[in-house]
Amino acid sequence: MNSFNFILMQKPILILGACGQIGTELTYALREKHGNDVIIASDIREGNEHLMKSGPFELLDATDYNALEGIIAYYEISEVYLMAAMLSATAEKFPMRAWHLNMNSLFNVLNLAKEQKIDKIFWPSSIAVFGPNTPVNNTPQNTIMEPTTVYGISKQSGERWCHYYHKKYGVDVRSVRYPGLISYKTMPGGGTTDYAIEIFHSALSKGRYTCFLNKDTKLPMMFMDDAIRATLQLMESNATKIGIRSSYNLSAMSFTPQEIAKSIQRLLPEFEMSYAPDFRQDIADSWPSSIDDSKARSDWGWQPGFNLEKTTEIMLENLKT
Ligand code: AKB
Repeated sequence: MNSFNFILMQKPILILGACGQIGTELTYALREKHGNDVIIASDIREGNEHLMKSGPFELLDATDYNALEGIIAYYEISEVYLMAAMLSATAEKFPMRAWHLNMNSLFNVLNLAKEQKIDKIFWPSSIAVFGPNTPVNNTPQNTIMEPTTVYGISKQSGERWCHYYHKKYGVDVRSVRYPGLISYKTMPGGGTTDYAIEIFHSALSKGRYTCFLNKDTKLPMMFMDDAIRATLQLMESNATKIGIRSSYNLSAMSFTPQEIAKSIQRLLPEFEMSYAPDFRQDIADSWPSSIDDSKARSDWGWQPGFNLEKTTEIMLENLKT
């Protein structure tokens, strides 16, 4: 054990992709909980000033096994949160790059756990694992999964590998299928559900927004605080409670672009919405409208805390200048 860890109670945790939309807030939440020094943020690029100044940071490519192994050995990392990924819309433009990043980063952490160099992994899956033949309303935990997007195929494959590494090698890997995530601290990058964040920025700066999805495209969504709370709750649960080692359905709310526009108009009556669907419409059309997350609720006590109205109020309050 190096002198860095000798005096620390919490074993160090590494976040891969710490500068992205989820990674940033996860880093803040873990640093708040365990102290700044034991939460090692890493990414292929630097993040915002607050993140960079709040604790240790390493420039790291999650697909580089040797570099990752070196950081894990140096800090004596026990847990890894793998948040680096290429999301649905960008992955359609760069299929092979998406497959390389999304799969090789996962294999790297699974193999490090198999070799007992780390104890526990969090890896996010997504509602993108479902496809056009999946029941669209209240989508069950176990159902038809025939994803038609590059991102969805990578997440579905990833789920099967997580299940396999747990069953075959006893790897403690945990996962949730995130819906679209709404947050104000960091912009999202390359997702189909990104409209639900862009809309708030545009409502405040321009008073209008042109949505790249149709007005009645209903998708599962969640406020970031709920997503972070679910992630930590799952990771802190006793292993005996984790009955699913592929990935848990997770849900909070579902709405259409028209419904979020109405929710904004309640507070900004002048706000105007128009629609110009692009290639992302096809992606959204292949995903469920709502999700049955009863397994997450019964296995480890998941309960969402934010609905559309509350989310709208918080987003507008925090983004206004
Ligand atoms: C995306 O839109 O690609 C992501 C997701 C639902 O996983 N936000």
